[in-house]
Amino acid sequence: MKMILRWFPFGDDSVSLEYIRQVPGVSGVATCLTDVPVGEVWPLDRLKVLKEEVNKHGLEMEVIESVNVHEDIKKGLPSRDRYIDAYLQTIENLAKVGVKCLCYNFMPVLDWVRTDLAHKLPDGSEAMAYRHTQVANMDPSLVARAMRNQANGFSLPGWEPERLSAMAEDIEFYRHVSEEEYWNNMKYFLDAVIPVAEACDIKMAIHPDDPPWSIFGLPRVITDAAHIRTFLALNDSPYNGITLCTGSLGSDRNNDVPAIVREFAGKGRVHFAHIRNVKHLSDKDFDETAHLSQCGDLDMYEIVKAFYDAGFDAYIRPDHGRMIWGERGRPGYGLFDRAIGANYLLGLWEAIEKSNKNKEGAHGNA
Ligand code: DNO
Repeated sequence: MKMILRWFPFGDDSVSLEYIRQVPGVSGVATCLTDVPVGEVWPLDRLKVLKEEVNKHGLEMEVIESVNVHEDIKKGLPSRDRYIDAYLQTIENLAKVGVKCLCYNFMPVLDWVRTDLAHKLPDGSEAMAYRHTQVANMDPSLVARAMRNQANGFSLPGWEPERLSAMAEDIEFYRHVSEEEYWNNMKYFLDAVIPVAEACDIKMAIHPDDPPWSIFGLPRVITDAAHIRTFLALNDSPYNGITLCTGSLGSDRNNDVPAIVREFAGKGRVHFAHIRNVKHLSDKDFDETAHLSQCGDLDMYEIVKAFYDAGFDAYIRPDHGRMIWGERGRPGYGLFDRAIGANYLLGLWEAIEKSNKNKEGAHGNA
């Protein structure tokens, strides 16, 4: 298992690689070229510069989060082939700089959605929060504007300006797309991409929909174990896998996250894990919290143990963190709480690993 942190290059992060390097146990970063418009090829020369920068700080760049999928691919438009070709070339370029895992999502129109990016928790820290009735009663463009206004001047991952400008039109378009058609569009994408990912030895890791239920009437695909099974069966290659985000899946109280980890990590189809905790306030309202089990409704010990027992040997990052100790940065991506989260998760891992080895030793001696 490799513990990594997400990092945004070219000055678009309040956290430096120097600081990330000082977080014990962190071996690399998940990063991206945020300024390449969705649908264009990521240039090899820029990837080389990025890799050099990361490596210079003693860190690895084996994970990219994300190469976003052009809306025309998700809509199944004839122009999708052009954008899929660009995606394939990007994968080839990523392979040339040693990338091993590519996180992406297939959410229509919007990436993740929250109603408050600086919600005050009882201890005075700030975390992201989601209130469903607020989303249900709000114009999508207002939700988007509210998110941007709370981003402390940083770009929000997955909320590219070009995506926002076409939002109303795109939402209208999807009113006429059935879930079945949407799944077919996804299969079309996978069947083109997975063979190339295989040849390039890059594991594709789709991120769950966040939140894992429909908003603004849009189709949802990666929301629970049943849908993940359907997704993995669309293309059976081990290179077609998931990013298991405990917080996204765990926002739905019906999802048994440790069981989901056991099932899919056990089959070698989890290539990346985002681990964070959430506190359920109702079926569709939640606050993000500190990573510890006692701070939210997810049992982190059970989750980490499920990864360990499944022989998980891929990448983990502590997902989102709170803003603490007066830090200001991109919501969810400050340094302090993610550093604490990473070391909490590493601590759980070490304890589980050692107790397992002790048990094996005891059996060996018996
Ligand atoms: C939010 C992130 C997502 C994720 C994408 C993957 O903080 O978890 O933006 O990176 O959905 O494509």
